Amino acid sequence: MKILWLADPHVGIKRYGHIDSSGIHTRVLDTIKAIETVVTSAIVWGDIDTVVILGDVFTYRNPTNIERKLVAEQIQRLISAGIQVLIIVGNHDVGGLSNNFSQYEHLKVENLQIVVKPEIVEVNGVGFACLPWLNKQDWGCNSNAEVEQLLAQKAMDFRKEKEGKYVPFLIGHFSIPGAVIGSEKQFCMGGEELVPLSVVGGGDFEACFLGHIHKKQSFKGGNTPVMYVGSLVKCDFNERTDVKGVVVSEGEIGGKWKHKFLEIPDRDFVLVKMDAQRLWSLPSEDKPKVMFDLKPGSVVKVEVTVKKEDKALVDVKAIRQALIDCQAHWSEITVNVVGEIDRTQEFSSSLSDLDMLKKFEVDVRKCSPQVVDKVLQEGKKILEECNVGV
Ligand SMILES: [Mn+2]
Repeated sequence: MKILWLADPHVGIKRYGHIDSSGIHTRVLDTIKAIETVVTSAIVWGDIDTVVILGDVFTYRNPTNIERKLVAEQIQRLISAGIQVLIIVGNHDVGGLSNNFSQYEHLKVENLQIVVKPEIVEVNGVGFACLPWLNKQDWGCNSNAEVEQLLAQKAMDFRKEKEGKYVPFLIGHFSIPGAVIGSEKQFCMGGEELVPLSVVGGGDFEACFLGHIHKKQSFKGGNTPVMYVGSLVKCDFNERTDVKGVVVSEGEIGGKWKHKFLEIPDRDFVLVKMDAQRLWSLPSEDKPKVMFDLKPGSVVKVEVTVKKEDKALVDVKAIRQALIDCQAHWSEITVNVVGEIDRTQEFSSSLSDLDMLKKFEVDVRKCSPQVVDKVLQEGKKILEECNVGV
């Protein structure tokens, strides 16, 4: 028996790409392509019994119709192939009077289960103790601490409830202390609940699989392996070195389970740091051609560091052209100037025109008092002529 675990696809994130000719953002298409790869693999292998999605299928609470359609197509492919699908909702899927899967719940699609509350569900003879994201308001909680308590209590209740049943897995969508926060922190719409590792790993479960944290990572809770599968694609530039993928668990009812991570390719995300002094502090005829060694379709950030006096030599146009030449999918160029102090704060609008002029002559131009006096006299005259008033 094989179970495939998939987490945080976040369909709908529109960053690091563009709207293509079909009107869909390229990163949304990338995410769908990644889901399609997973689904195709699951079907081709022919031995996956259940696919479990650990929340945050969509990134917004009201996905567009096209996003819903693209996801539904992939769920349908699994169902048609006889694979059972279990989805627990994440913080991005719920809120308000419904969730992003309400229509499925009401249509009661065969072989598809949507879990919106803590409960044990059975799929193909295997029990899953589910702890989906609990919205404070919906559960009458006034604080994160109350949600934590509620989740911990539910996890404890599962231990009793599963007696006499085969429930090897605890699954959920929340943070645990010590988890290395990926970009989810900035995606989070509410506060963070922290369910202690002793709670998720403390029961006699075979394994605990979690969604919510985008960085793939494992913990040991007593004898129970606790795993964040990690987001399916890179949602944030900080995840550029993360390997993305899914986990496949293999085992028999009542037996031991083995878990294996499988990489699902995503675009390269690359940070290029350039020392512009080396490249451009040269006579123009000797300037080297800007070249990058990038895989076509990469998402690239170029950080140029340059000395103040060389700033004008940085050829941003040439960098942009080089990025086009290597078919960067999306790029951003930042020029950092070493030793340049931003003095605009000192010249705030609370200073009068003459005070500002005085500050400039004294602090910036470092003029002698005589020169400052003269400049101020002339300045005053000009301001009066302009009717500005001093
Ligand atoms: Mn989440």
